[in-house]
Amino acid sequence: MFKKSLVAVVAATLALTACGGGSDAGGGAGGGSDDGITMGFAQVGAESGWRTANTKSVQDSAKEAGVELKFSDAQQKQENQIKAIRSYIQQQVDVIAFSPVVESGWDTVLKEAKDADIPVILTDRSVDSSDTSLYKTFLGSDFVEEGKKAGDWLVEDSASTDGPINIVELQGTTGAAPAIDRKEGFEAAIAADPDLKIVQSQTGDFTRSGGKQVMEAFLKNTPDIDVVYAHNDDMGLGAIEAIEAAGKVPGKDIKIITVDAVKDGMTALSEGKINYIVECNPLLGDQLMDLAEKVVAGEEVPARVVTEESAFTPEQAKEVLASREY
Ligand code: GZL
Repeated sequence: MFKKSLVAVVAATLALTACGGGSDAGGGAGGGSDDGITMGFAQVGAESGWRTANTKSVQDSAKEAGVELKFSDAQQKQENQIKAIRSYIQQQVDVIAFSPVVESGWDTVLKEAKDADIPVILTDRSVDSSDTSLYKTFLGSDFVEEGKKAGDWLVEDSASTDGPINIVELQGTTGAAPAIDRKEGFEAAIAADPDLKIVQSQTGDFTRSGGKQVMEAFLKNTPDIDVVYAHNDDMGLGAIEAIEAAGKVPGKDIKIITVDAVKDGMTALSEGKINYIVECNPLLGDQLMDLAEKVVAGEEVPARVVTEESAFTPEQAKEVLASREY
């Protein structure tokens, strides 16, 4: 490790000398732009409308804050995120931020960042490591609360309906914090009504094509589906395609509840094809840059920063659609 980091420091110094750029970076790392910090950001991928909005928010906020951003897209593969984090350590960035595609398997690479004296910020999703010294803070939504909001709405909406209500669930990426927690929150909420039953549950990997394929299978093998609970809008939109292809009316024959509230989801909601959307705010860029600057300066930051978010009915979607930022 010492030899590698010595080589890295020499290489970085030569590079800085060659381009004449760079400043005397603090925080035990190098490579900061003249007056700002350098951040290595390892993004999950580009799997959904939410992710696209999140990436834009991070990139726009970095530019505005004068943060030099090194950005990578892991195409939803953990090994690619780990590679990117190792590359940022080699480059001696001032701070590393990432959204862990899954909860587990991060301790080794996060220890390498800690040993290199590079602070890490978790954004959007968290890790299940018991060693919370491996990261400075976690900025993101409360996914259990999002699942609870979805379940609470269904309990209220079905209160006047007699008999069993069959729910099929389109789960997010297997092992991802939002998939695990949205399932947990939803199940806890619907436990209040014994008529509400999840009869099928399978991952659609947070993608529109995944949601469509799984919904096609559900429609073939599950009679009497009453409700779809999709962990994100994109899978819900894929389910709508499958439901319409099966000659049924989404939002009426089969009710749909999703999470995110991105533009395409809110449009379907305003048209009555989706019945309820729980918002998950992707616009984390400004808060992330503020936290990063504080962390690099050695200032204390809260261990957990929960993002503000709402939920929408079709009527509410019609009112806000034109003014939505994403
Ligand atoms: C949630 C985020 C999820 C979104 C999906 O914070 O991690 O990943 O709900 C996205 O749309 O793919």
